[in-house]
Amino acid sequence: MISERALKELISVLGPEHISTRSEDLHTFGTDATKLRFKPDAVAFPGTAEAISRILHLANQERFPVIPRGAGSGKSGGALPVEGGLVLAMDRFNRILGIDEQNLIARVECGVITAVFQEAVEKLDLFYPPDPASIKISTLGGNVAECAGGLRAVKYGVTRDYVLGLTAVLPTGEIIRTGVETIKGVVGYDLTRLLIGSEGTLAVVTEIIVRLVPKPAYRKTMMAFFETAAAAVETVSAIIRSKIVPTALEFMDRTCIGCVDQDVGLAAPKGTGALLLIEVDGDKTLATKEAKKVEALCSRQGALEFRSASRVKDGEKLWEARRNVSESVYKLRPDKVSEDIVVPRSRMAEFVGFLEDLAKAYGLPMAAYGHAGDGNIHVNILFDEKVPGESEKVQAAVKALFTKVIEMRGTLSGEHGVGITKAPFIEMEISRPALELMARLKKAFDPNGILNPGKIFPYMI
Ligand code: 2HG
Ligand code: ZN
Repeated sequence: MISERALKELISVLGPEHISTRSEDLHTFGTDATKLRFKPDAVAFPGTAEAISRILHLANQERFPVIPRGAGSGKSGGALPVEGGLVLAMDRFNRILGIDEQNLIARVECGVITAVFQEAVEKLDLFYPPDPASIKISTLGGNVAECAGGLRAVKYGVTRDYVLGLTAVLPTGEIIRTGVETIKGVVGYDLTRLLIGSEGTLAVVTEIIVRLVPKPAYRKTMMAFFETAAAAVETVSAIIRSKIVPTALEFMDRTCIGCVDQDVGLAAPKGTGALLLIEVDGDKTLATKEAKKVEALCSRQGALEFRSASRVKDGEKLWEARRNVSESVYKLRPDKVSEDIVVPRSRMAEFVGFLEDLAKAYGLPMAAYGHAGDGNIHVNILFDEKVPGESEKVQAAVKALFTKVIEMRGTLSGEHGVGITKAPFIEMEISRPALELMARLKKAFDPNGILNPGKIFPYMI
């Protein structure tokens, strides 16, 4: 609980217009894309790293939690104020500080919306590839906190592959710079990588230096329909084996297709049980050749139909529909858990078979879709919280799912992080000694445990 004295101090640091205890704000900033709800004591809108430093000093004196937050599009509850305290809304850090066309790097504040940044660099014929499905609302700071992936990760990698350096405020108030403003750099421990994906538990990131690449000259979107999920993911494995690296290689099962069809009218051929959405990019001649190879592979794997959206406008419509799957499946039930497991790409057919059995065993709709090119499948388990016993069933299904994934030498999360939703399961993947080391690191950064408490491994710290 933030004391009256601390609240007064916060007002004097930030100015009364940049701190709120209004109930609408406490409501808005108490939830995220998980739709779970908690209530902070106040919401602060700092404008400088120095102001954040003063807030963190105060939080250490008064021992209240501080929870950094980007756009609140997180899927694992990383920005939720589970123990109350002060939400640090980073909205005012919204400037692109510079795009350096000589060195192909950019300096941006953490609150810049990912899509806004991408558009700005693309105007200069440059490219910032990470593209989480939430790209139109998520911020670069949030992407760094969770190490966001996205649809193009199969070819271009994830957020950590583009971040060169950070400016961050430590929980104890010091402002540090990590990494470099050059393409290489190996001086000291790699604090940049440590902070990326630390889910706002180790520092508050304020500025980001990213590397850019030249914008690909040409893109081609394709869609292939299959009778079964197994046939579709076997095609993914075949594409990977053939050494073609598409920009995106996305999968949707029958359940997702049903939902998306209502939104955009896919006109899927009769008997469709799954589809792949594929994009290749780069030099036009090469990309066209790759597209032909993909088409041949799909037909060899028994695709019911293959379509190519050569007009960019059509391609965009398809990608938009894909980005909306997460929301679209709410048509089936009012509640869901979103998982984002990863399995070896050669074993996806075994995994989707397991999933179909799991859905039958628990009698719940389970929509599977996502970044099949990475082996990263979003399993959305739909349910109704108000139906007695359904929430418990979901928990048991999640446990069974995770058990299988670990057995397959996969991972529990490819891009959404642990947050609070996966915290109870983290020991299925990370050994005790490794977790203890993580807890010691957390303690070194944040001796009083004021920054984003209750996340990742709460029972260890
Ligand atoms: C996506 O790829 C997002 O659409 C969200 O990562 C996935 O809600 C989900 O499970
Ligand atoms: Zn995703």
